[in-house]
Amino acid sequence: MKIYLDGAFYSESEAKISVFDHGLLYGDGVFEGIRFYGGGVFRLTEHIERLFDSAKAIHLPIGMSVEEMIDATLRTIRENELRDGYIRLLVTRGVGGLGLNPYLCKKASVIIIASKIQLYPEEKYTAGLKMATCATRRPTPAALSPAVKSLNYLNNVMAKVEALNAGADEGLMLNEQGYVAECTGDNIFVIRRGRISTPPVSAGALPGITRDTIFGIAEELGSPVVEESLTRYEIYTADECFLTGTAAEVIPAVELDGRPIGDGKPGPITQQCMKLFKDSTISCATPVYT
Ligand code: PXG
Repeated sequence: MKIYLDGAFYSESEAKISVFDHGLLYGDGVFEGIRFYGGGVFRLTEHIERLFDSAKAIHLPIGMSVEEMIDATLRTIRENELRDGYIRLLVTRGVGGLGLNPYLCKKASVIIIASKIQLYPEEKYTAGLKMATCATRRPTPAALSPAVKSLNYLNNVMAKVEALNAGADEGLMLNEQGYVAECTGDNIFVIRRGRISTPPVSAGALPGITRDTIFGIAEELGSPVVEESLTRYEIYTADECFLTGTAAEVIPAVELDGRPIGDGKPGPITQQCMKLFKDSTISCATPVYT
């Protein structure tokens, strides 16, 4: 595997960063997870633009343009001769002192890894996931905007620990007010009497790119997604539920806190969204090889 690091490619064992990088010392940096299918990168510009927005929000100058970042991403896939896989792109604050001051970090570091990812076993896509509500809440925007995809995922990791310890596959995260925000690495949708809804970004959801793709799909199905406040009640009593994320794609969720959602099986609208999502991964792609 060849890894992009600040403009050059290194083998896995040679791709190294400093122990004084503030990405490591403080989780000070941002990232993206991007998929590519059949030699085309899915919604690449949107991912890179979200990365730049995250960086802007934490006052981190990347030192590259959006176009240069797109080019570096495509080069990394070509360098590894891949057609299908997953990109993990990180921008760290760079090397600085043993103090918080980010202005002492002279230059951001850019790391691009092109590999594979399987978040959930294949059978979960047909049987559906079990979810458990986490006591760990989504951080309030009064601390850090949940829209920033930062390198500090400790809150989500703690929520994932809770879900796994409860015997569930995924954790449902509420915001400070107790409304549903999202899951630990995925957005959530519920379907009730044909109405597809998802929490608004203001409830603590990441503005997911897969989420946005579902908005387009639902529009085509003639049943546009409604962004509305949801509590656990709406999930317990929904007909169907599914989760979305770059790594997870679209996956059914069939249980929350020991209660079956609907009849406890993936529903028809969920299955339709899964299929249409797969179709869209081909049509919304930036070609890697020309
Ligand atoms: N919410 C959160 C908190 C995320 O981290 C999503 C929603 C879905 O957004 P996209 O744009 O991908 O549809 C994410 C992104 C992992 C992993 O290993 C998960 C994400 C990114 C990278 C890795 O679980 N999810």
